[in-house]
Formats: sequence, C-alpha cells, structure tokens
Amino acid sequence: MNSVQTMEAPKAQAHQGDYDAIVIGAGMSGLYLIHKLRELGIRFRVFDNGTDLGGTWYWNRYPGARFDSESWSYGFAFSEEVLQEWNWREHFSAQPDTLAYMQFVADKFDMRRDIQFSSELKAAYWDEETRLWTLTFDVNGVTEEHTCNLFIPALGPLSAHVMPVIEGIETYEGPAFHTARWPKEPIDFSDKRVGIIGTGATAIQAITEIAKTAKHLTVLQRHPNWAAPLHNREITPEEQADIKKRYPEIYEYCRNTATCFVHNADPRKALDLSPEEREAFWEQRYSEPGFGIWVGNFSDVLTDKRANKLLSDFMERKIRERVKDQRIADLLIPKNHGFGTRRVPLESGYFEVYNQENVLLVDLNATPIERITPKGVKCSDQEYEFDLLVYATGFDGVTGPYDRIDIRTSDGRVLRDDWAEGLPRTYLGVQAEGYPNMLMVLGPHTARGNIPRNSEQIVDFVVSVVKHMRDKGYTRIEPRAEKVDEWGVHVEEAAKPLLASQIKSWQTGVNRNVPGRDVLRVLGYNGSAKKYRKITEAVAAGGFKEFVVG
Ligand code: NA7
Repeated sequence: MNSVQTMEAPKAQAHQGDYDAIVIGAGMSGLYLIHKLRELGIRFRVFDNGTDLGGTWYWNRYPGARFDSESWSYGFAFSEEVLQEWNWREHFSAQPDTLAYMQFVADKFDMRRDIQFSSELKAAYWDEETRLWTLTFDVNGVTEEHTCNLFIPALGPLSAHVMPVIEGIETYEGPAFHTARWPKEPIDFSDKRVGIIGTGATAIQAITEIAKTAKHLTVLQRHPNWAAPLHNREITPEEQADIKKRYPEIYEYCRNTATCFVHNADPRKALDLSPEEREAFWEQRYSEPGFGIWVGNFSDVLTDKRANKLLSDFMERKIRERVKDQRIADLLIPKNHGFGTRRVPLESGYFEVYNQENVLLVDLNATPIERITPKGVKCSDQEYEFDLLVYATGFDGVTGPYDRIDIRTSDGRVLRDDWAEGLPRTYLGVQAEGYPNMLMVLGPHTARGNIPRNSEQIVDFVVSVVKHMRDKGYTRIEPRAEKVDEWGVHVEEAAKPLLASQIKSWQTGVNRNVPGRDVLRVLGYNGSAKKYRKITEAVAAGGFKEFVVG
C-alpha cells in the first residue's frame, strides 16, 4: 500500500463497458487526445457530430473565417515531422487551410479509424454500481448507445451556436444561415442583397469578406465591438524556414505566457508614462500583427479603468480616422465596454467597409428589429428585403455545449441544473463536482487564450489522470470536496482584478438569446495559463492526492 492508495474510495466491482474511454469531439483537442490515448494503449473511441473532423474549423466555414492567433503558434506541437512537413501559407490561416491542416495530421496518423462521425451525443448517464457511463447518440436519426468507464468531453467552448430569438424567424423564405452552420458549397454574393445580424468577432470577419462582392450588404447592429488590425500576410520562404527552426522556442514561449499567445503584457503601466510614450507604444502595437494590442499591452490596461479609458480613446481615434462619415463612426464606437474587456476581434479592413456604397449600417438601438418577415427584416422604421440572411449571433459559451447534453448520474444529479446558476463547481475545470469519471477538456474554469496550447495542457493532464488510473487499476475518480471549494474560491479571486469580469459577453456567460443567461458568471480561469499548467503538473507529480480514487 502506498500513500495514494490510502485515499481510495471503497472498491466496487467495475464492469468492462464497450470502451475504457469515450472522447466527444474531433476538433483540435480530440485529435490530440487520439494521439495521447493511443500511446496509453487503452480501448477508446471518439465520436463527433460532424461528417468529418475539424470541430470549430469544420463548422465555421463562413466567408472570412480565419485565425486571430499566429498560424505557427496554433498547430499541434506533438510531432516534429508534422511541424517540418506542414507549410502554413499565411501568418493567420484562413479556415480552409486550417481544416486542410487538421486533415493532413489526421491522415498522417490514420486518426479517422478511431472516430465515428455523424454521431450527436444526446445523453450521458453515470451508473455508480457498474462504474460506467452510458452515452446515447443520435446517429443519422438512429439511437445508439455505448458504455465506457471514462467520459472525456472535448466539446470546445464555442460549439453551441445560438439563433436569435426574433418573432417570425421561421417565416423567412430565402436562404438563411448561422455562421457556425455555413454550407459547404461556396455562395456567390454578387447578385444578392445580404443582411447580417450581429457585429461580434465572427461578423467582423464575415462582413469584411461579404462586402467585397455583395450586390448590397446591410449590417444590423445592436452593439458595436472594438476591433484591431490583424495585419495578415503570406509567409515568405525565409520566414517559413525560420519558423520551422524555432518551433520549440515558439511553443515554449507560448506555454509561459498568460494566454498562450506569442504576445505577453508589457510590465510598464500606461498611467506611469507620458501621453507621448503611451501614444508611441500604442501606434506601434496598432501597426503590428495579432493580439499584441490586446494581451501584449501595458500591464494596467485590462485592470485599471483609467488606463483602459486612455487606450479606448486611442482606439476610438483610429476608428474615426478610418471611417469617412463621422455619424457612422459614432455608431461603430462601443459605449458599453472598454477596449479589451471582451474578446477583441481582429480585422482586415473592417472599418473601411462602411465607406463603401454597397454597405449600410443599421443601428438597432434607434430602430429595433420588430420581426423577421418572409422577405427580410422589419425594423421599427422600415422593412429590409434580403436574398440571403446571415445570423452571426454567436454561441452559448463554455457551459452551453454541456447544457445541450442530458448529463446525469444514478444519484439523481443533472449537470445542466447544477450549472443553471452561479459558478459551475469544478476542480481545475477538469472534473465537475458530483460527476465521477467525467474528465472535461476546456471545461469551465480552465485557462483560455490560444486554444490548442491551452487544450494541450489540459489533455496532457487528463491523460496523466487516465494513465494513473490504468496503472493502479482504479475505475473511479472524483475530486475531493474541499478541493472543489478551494478551486472555486481561487477562480473567483483570479477573475476579480479583470475589468472583463464585469462586462457582459459569452466569456462571462451572458447570452440574451438563451433563457437564464443574463447574469455575469466566471467561466474561465484568469490566473494565467502558465499558473494553470504549474498547478496541474504539481497535482500529477504529487500522485493526484486531490482526487478520491478507487
Ligand atoms: P459574439 O461575439 O457573441 O457576437 C454575437 C453578435 O450577435 C453580437 O454582436 C450580438 O449583439 C449579436 N446578436 C445576438 N442576438 C441578436 C439579436 N437578437 N439582435 C441583434 N443582434 C444580436 O459571437 P461571435 O460568433 O461573433 O464570436 C464568438 C467568438 O467566436 C469570438 O469571441 C471568437 O473567440 C470566436 P449584442 O452585443 O448582444 O448586442
């Protein structure tokens, strides 16, 4: 008996189940899990509701969809061969290239043989007696059940897309698509009057692209978002060679930043500097690619209202410089949040779109939508007719994908009820209190930023848990109650300094189209990705004493 075994729960006779582990989701996290679980040699299977792999990059194929993280910081780090063989075309890869990359990796390692597609998880039931999860899938209209000891949802924080709640939405007669359910065939906009609802990160990409060719584009805006230039361009052969040489260095750097991006905060405070010094720094950041203007800014701009106001004023001036009609510029300047307190969309000519003759911005605060009609959208002043209607209305973030599955236990717990209000109760965001053997990847209360880097940390931890259980012959794991309490307090404390914690967005769990989702919640871990990794590594090194196993 070693010290870990003294913490065992009473042993029960576990049943075998169809699999040792079932993974839900064949996105970046799911594919990395395939690689790692194969190494363990356990019996596992991945299920995904798409007809192919890709997750976010499979579903979000709307025009203009692309990375806001540097391509070369986003990919899988686990295979030196892939790193050397794959050539990213652009510094910020477009969706088709990213999907092609994921297919390349899947093909190279023959990953599809471990995945069952077109399988939507509807319910998951934990039976304490057998120590098995029974997962119920809808497979092209047919119900299928599979049992497993370990249930590993890798659902992605932004996979539950949300349609707006607008009267008459079902009456629209033309083609209409949510951006996360965009058709696979290309659409010709040149003969179309297009309407788009929403002005978040997705819409900002889609609007910029659609406006290039649309006969006419009407943007229906409720609230504007701040956006900063992406500065994308093709990767030169010299840069390609340099990137390939520096991969280990790049990934190591990312792993040690707060958000796993190649940008890190400048330790100086905006408020300690002269206006000239601040301005020069912000001009520099504004002219550089990527998220530097957001997460590579002065250390106080995301935590101190006065510093944030100065930065927001700078960004406002930029919008005013780029938009000719100052009445339109007024409408494009956010009034309900400061720069960086929501996920910052990166843009490639977004503001200039509003200088085009074929684009109209409708302010829904002045003229709210009354209903959707067979021909288009009726606002309080007039009806707009469209040949195509685009819903860029976002997601029920982080907990939404879990809420859509009927997850319950033989003790009578139901996850969506447990998480209906307040703070989801988790340990490290990997296990939800009361749900043994469910190991979440990128669940609530995990660090987020550059998603593959974040998920890599979590998958490494989850797989270390699985390995520990396999090595010791355990069939049940759940976190100790006091550890759940401690993690909840820590997560709340970590969120306090951030101005973003007070701003309504998907990141704070707010979605006005989802009943009950109008209250601010802490859904991420804001104590830095580096700290999160150190904590999980310490838990693993200490023999998982924070969990009750048996
Ligand atoms: P977001 O950022 O949640 O944006 C959704 C947008 O849809 C936002 O502008 C909303 O306006 C708008 N919206 C939603 N419902 C309505 C109705 N009923 N009427 C008018 N406008 C509406 O989602 P995205 O997909 O853009 O981005 C999500 C993440 O994906 C992004 O952060 C990246 O990480 C990738 P509102 O602000 O609520 O007034």
